[in-house]
Amino acid sequence: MEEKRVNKINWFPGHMKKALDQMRAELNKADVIIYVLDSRAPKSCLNPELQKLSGNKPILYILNKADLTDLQKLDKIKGSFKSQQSDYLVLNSSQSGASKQVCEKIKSLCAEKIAKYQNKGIKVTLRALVVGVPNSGKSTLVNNLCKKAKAVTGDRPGVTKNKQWFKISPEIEVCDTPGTLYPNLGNQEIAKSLAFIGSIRDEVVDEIEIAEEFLKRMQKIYPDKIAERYKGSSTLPEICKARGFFLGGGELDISRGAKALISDFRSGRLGKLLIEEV
Ligand SMILES: Nc1nc2c(ncn2[C@@H]2O[C@H](COP(=O)(O)OP(=O)(O)OP(=O)(O)O)[C@@H](O)[C@H]2O)c(=O)[nH]1
Ligand SMILES: [Mg+2]
Repeated sequence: MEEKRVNKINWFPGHMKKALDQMRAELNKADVIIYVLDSRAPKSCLNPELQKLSGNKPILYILNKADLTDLQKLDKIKGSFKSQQSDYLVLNSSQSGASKQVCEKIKSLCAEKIAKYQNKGIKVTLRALVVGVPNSGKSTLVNNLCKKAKAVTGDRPGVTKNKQWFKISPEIEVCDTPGTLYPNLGNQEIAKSLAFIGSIRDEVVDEIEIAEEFLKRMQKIYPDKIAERYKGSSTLPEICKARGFFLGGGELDISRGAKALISDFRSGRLGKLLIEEV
């Protein structure tokens, strides 16, 4: 059985090593990387292993799940994703119609290659590798770009098991890949953020501990939100009382309260939040 822990989240199962290895091979074929980040914790979604792998390839950062984040806070940090080699788009991938803006950004990031081929009179094919932590919305974005539900998506990490290429326009192909985590989640604040947004399988972290950690984080960065939602509560037992979560004999159902709290955050019922410190 996998050990449940949040104090030290260090979850790097074998299939994720395989995924990173596969990605190395696929990266050689790619002209550009589409890096899908969850806008509720964009910096925590940046995998140092992937940064290393990407070499000098241009990167298009997709600040995804924009419908669930605090856009004012995102505005303060989104500029850091733009450089000579990279650009970004703030997106809700579950809403159709992303293709045009994504294709335009890809073409502008690959302008050099396009010019080179045009000069030789050869028709260019641009290949984009879609990467990111589990559950960030890679397959949802790929389907959006294909304008058809071709890739399997799901409300949990680890849905995509193998890479898959799709043609999204006459000159652009994209490759959906399985989500990857870091081999070593050294920074526990980052690990916790990834657990909050559902990038780490709930089965390997203790739901009560993660909910307690979430409350601590909220206390720091959105001190009023929990009390607003749960009738003045600030702790898990208080939340259980406010929601009426009891076991037989009047004992509080803390486990149910913990699950409800995290689920309220993930579904946006706590509001639009960016849960990293910026
Ligand atoms: N609200 C909202 N939900 C989204 C968005 N993009 C994806 N989702 C949801 O997020 C969940 C995960 O989406 P997937 O596309 O399966 O994520 P993935 O990155 O491919 O996940 P893995 O294959 O497990 O790595 C699904 O429930 C999607 O419907 C978005 O922009 N906004
Ligand atoms: Mg997927």
